[in-house]
Amino acid sequence: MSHLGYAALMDSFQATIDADGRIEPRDAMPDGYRKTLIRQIAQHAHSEIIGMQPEGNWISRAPSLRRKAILMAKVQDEAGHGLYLYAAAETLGVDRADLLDMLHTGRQKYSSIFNYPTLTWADIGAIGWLVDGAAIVNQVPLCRCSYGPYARAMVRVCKEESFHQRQGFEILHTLCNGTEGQKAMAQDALDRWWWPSLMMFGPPDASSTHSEQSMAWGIKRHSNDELRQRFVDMTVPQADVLGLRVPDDGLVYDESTGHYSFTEPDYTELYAVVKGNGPCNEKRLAHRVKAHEDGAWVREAAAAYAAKQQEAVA
Ligand code: BYC
Repeated sequence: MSHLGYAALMDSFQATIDADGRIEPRDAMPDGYRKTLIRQIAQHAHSEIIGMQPEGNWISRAPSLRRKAILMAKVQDEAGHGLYLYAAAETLGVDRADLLDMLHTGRQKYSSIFNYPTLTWADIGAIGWLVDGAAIVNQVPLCRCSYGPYARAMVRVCKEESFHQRQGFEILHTLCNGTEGQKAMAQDALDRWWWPSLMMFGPPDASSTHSEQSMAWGIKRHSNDELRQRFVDMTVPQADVLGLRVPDDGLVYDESTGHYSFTEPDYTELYAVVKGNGPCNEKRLAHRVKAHEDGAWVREAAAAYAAKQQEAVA
């Protein structure tokens, strides 16, 4: 390709971004755009499948058959989200096996939130309400991401996350209207999950390395702090409905702005967890690697079957 040809292709990319259009897999794109998307989509996909673990931990201990069926469906949805996202990443020219290898060897990350333990049944409610709630706030704008396959995957993911958020709220609503002990269990879950949920949105804007460029490319539509604020504004009134107390003494509603002022989470904890030093990092990764190794025979059988089908056609 001539140098001039490359410049014209980049102009065409920029024109599409400026017009708020969609970049599709066949379109030319700067290397940095492709790399940023691979990083973010892979991290997102890894989060979905690692996110199955803390909830999967409670499938065998759900308090009723109905709760068990709902939780199984939710955990299965997360596997589906991983599938859409790995497929979206593959449209950028990477191989899913390589992405999984990067996850297993610690070269790619997944969301910090899944490195915390689920200690009680109320934690399953808190994950649905807070973690899926944060995911919705973060992901609804991604439905307008400039990269077509990621944006389209997000539409379906967000519909399912919305069901997940309600099921979590409903678990807590039931506990909060139960015995004193059940309500205390719900409060304890909120106390432990509040700060890690705020950290899901990433470091504050001033320390966010990728935000500016990602926003200029239309990958991210809002900054980390904007989305964190949106989450707090949405969630605090819901805590009031539950009769639970958000564990932040600095939380104040500001009439003049229509927003809550709140205490920032301890970002040194976020950095420590992202570096691998959270309470469950080792356990989560070891479990994932084992599941992958245990599933080798399924991949081999599928490949052998596909080869046989090819032979039959030839
Ligand atoms: N955890 O420059 P920044 C779900 C990293 S799945 C870990 O602001 P960016 C669900 C960041 O990668 C939830 N790492 O980055 C599933 C970067 O490091 P590198 C997952 C974090 O990308 C199952 C560095 O810190 N959702 O909801 O512009 C059940 C600097 O950050 C975190 C997504 O993945 C973190 N919390 O913004 C239930 C959504 N925060 O790569 C629920 C898509 C930051 O330079 N992702 N880092 O080494 C995004 O929207 C963005 O990637 C983020 C970070 C807002 C997370």
